[in-house]
Amino acid sequence: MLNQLDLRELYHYEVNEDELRKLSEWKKLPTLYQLALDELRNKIKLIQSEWKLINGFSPIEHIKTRIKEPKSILEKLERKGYDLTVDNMVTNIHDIAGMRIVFSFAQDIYLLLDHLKQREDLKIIEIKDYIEKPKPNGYQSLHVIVAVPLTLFEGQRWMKVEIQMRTLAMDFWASMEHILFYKYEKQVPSHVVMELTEAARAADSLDKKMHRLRKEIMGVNEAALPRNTKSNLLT
Ligand code: 0O2
Repeated sequence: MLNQLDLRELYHYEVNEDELRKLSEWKKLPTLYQLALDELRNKIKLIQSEWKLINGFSPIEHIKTRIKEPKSILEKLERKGYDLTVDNMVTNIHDIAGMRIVFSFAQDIYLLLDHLKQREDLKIIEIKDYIEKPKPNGYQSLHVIVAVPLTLFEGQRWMKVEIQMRTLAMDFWASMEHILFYKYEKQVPSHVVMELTEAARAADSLDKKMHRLRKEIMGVNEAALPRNTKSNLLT
């Protein structure tokens, strides 16, 4: 590999065009993923502002973004059985750029999903609904892989971003579980696994209770938006 060469050896190194192309691609990628996250964040912020303008409040509590650490990318490639190449990374790792959107109520997650599906400036690549069908440990979240277009000197380039959408309760549980056990290499005692799954159920019933309360207090059924707002935002 070019980047492992002793500098003195560079004098005798025959430049391999393909390696150079890959090296320059590798150097560019973090910036491209960051730009895709910036673009997506702007789109979501705009939706959030419009929603707030019309409805008086925003159903989105907060948005976080991150670029996956190189070490985690390599571990994930290995875990999935791929060779450690730039092409495999770009094609098979969908969450190098990640955005988490945390909502007050679960129903609003699906409202945003419907809206994203209709936009022409995004492509939905995959949807994994762990809210409808939680993981065995109780993990809940809606994962949407989208492609975000970047207009560059070299032309248009679509970059993948994984959006994780969840409620405050789901986020609280997932953050705790991530700190405590996710990727924990040793065997987790079975009573701990059970307690954690129970905690996930508690988070789920909290969400359901809040939904019932909202329905009662605000007379809101499936969505936080009044009808006219829906037609503005979701078409
Ligand atoms: P990290 O460190 O959070 O980035 P795919 O990404 O779709 O190709 P994968 O990994 O099987 O393949 O997809 P999945 O199951 O949708 O999980 C992707 C991400 O969701 C994970 O990324 C976690 O961020 C989160 N996640 C999934 N399952 C759990 C869980 O049980 N607990 C918690 N706390 N988070 C979970 P990474 O790369 O695995 O980890």
